[in-house]
Amino acid sequence: VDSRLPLQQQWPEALVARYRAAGHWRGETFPGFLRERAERHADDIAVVAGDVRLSYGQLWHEAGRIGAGLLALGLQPGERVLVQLGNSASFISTICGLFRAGLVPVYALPAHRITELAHFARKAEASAYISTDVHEGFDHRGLARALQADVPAVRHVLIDGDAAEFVALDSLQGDRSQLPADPDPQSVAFLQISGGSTGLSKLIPRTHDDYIYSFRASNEICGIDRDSVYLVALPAAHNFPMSSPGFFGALYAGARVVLSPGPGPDAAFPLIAREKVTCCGLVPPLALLWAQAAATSKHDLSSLQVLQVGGAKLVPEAARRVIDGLGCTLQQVFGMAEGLVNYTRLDDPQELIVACQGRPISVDDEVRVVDDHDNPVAEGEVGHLLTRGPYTIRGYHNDAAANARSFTDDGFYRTGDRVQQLPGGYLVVQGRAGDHINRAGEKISAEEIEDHLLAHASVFDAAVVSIPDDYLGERSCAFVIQQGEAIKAPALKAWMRGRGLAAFKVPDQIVFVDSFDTTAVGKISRRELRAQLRARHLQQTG
Ligand code: J2J
Repeated sequence: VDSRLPLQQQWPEALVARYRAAGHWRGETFPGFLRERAERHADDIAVVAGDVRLSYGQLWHEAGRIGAGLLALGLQPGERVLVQLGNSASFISTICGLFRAGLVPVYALPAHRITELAHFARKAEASAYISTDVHEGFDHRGLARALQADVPAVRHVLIDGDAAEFVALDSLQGDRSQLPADPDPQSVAFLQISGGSTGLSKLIPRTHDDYIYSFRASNEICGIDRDSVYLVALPAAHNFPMSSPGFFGALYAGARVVLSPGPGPDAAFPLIAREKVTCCGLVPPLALLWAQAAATSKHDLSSLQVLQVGGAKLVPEAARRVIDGLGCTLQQVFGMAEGLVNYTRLDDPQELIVACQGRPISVDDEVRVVDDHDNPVAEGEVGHLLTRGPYTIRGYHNDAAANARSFTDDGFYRTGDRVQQLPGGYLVVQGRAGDHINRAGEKISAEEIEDHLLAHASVFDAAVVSIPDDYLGERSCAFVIQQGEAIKAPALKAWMRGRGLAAFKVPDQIVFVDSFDTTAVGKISRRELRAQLRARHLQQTG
């Protein structure tokens, strides 16, 4: 099975030459660097999770066992494997095992349910699903059954823990000599999940060369070296804790990765004290919670040098509270799974750190700030952010419609974000053009949720909008016009959950209205309708 990018999504020759000459793309691969670290620092601890401590040597060995075992089941290099594991050591050893076998992981979040999994499996044409027995009270073996019934091409299910009728991850065994040679560095290493600003989430193909560059360069900017201890507090499958610099950056540096079972202070603070964590990435609401909890915490947090905050906007006042509460360096991170990542630099003046979302990683990140007609705005004006560069994709996997919408003819990605560019290339995020809700860093597509609501017989029409929220930053609000038999909000929410979608997508608030009360209904776009409803709601609620 071929895991090269389709021709039109490959970087043009001239750019390839430039990225290589600049030393961004070095021809490294995941199995290549993991092997090298295992040889060089065999006994150093790579991964800590619960009672498990894996050295670099053990991680490489585990990855070989899992990779060879998967090939022994009949999977072929290049096939896609849907992975849904929590923040456990087996998440990291499993994906490293997939890399060793030349299999291509597709990263689902633990919160995803059948609707999302079936969509990912179909889009990626996945042949296998790897999950856990029970995660936070939810039985993923039931999900596996539903997935196989829905998408029979998913031939294999592997379970971490009690596998029931499926194959236990622990039982995998195979002949390591059957593992393939290291892959082409420009082939697709894995498929990441997009925030999904319109409709369902899209799949993001990332290559070895481009992704490794992004976290190698991030290490330098974030001060990650062999002595660092990086805490994964957010779900590990998120692009932020995976690559900015994330656990991959830490593994690349030969540092230590500590996985926290949850992102709150109760779970994370004892780990910071015990493992002497130096760096961690959080979304804004959690950073504020940490800052508040630190004041009265009995745990020693003094090892923490850098707290990164990103995924959603951290306003200046909140940024100051984070700095005051935790007393370490704050780093703002504005990134996206499609590529471009911006960081404030550790030695930037504090006024700048609180006031902006950083500047791009690379001198070769090309940034354009444009108006609605793709013309550059005047310097310092707000506009749409377009970008192209050595680690930004040039197309989604298997999605021609999204690609036509989301990329310019000359290969720039339309981020959907509205930004202002400050001197020095620093960016201030000023909102977005697309209709998604950024709920504490989880992106929810208004369109996707409206579609679900419209499937209910009592819903005549629905419009989903984002409403400012003191804690989450934004929450989702669905305006619903009823028809037929009346339904109440809690029942409609429960029905949504019953459809098998991630809980964070169920509207936080449902407001029933008689009509959308706009004289131009039918003539205005969904986007304008959503904007009007949102404005009216904000006016009414003060
Ligand atoms: C405002 N909006 C932000 C920020 C992301 C590092 C960090 C985050 C992500 C991520 C990531 C923001 N202020 N500081 O992948 O590697 C919003 C923007 C952006 C979208 C991308 C990483 N940081 N955002 O959040 O793919 O709207 O990646 O386009 O989940 O989050 O979402 P996602």
